[in-house]
Amino acid sequence: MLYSVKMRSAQGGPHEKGGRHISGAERILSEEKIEQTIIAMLRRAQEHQRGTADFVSLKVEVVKPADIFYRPLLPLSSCTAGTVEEGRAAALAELIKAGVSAAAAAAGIAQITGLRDSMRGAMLLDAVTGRRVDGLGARGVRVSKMDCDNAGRYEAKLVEKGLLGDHVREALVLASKVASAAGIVAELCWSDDPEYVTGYVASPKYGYRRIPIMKEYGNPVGGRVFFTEPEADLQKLIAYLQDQVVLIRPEEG
Ligand code: PML
Repeated sequence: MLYSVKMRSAQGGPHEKGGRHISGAERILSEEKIEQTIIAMLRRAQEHQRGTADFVSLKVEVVKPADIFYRPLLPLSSCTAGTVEEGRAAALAELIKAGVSAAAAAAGIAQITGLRDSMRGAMLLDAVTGRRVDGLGARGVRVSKMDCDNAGRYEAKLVEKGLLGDHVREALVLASKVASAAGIVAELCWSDDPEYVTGYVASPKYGYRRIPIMKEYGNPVGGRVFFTEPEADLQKLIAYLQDQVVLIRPEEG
């Protein structure tokens, strides 16, 4: 039997009472790994670069095998950029190549740089007009219920490419789930960890394109934008991103 284990932490009280989001994490794993995972998640909430959490929520739920979708891992490759300006120019070019209009791509970058603090979830923008379409305000769409299907194989694959750490490990799984959703054109993301400046553009067409620098070191604001087809069924898309259990198969990446 598999279990979904979710953690979210905030400072100044729970998120729903105005607390500032500090960190979140999610795994889908077998019973014997639950305890060690919860301890690791608690440590992460307590030691996060964005500050010390005074609210931590942990949720453990059974996942029924019949509810699981299996989807392939996105192929990973890297762009070159030595400065924030070059990184954002690379992100613009990648988004346009993936099918986002130039105006919407610029709007996506402006949405993240315009945030006063990081959101827990992602913003959905129409890939043609660049208008925000999720209507979920400061909460955004929280992509949930995903993990890799074969952790050992996935980690070996990342190590082969010289990639270590939670940021890339979690982001590539999340981006693979997002790219598998009907109506997604591309995703833009960079981290809200002040010490982590790498970001990416991901798309069903071109995979996960890492961008070495998307913000200045020390900046605690990052975020995610999902660009959607104008005719996308947004209700279905949001339900898939938030509620559908998806395991990502590394052997198919
Ligand atoms: C996050 O911290 O939520 C975003 C992580 C982006 C990872 C980019 C990468 O290293 O590939």
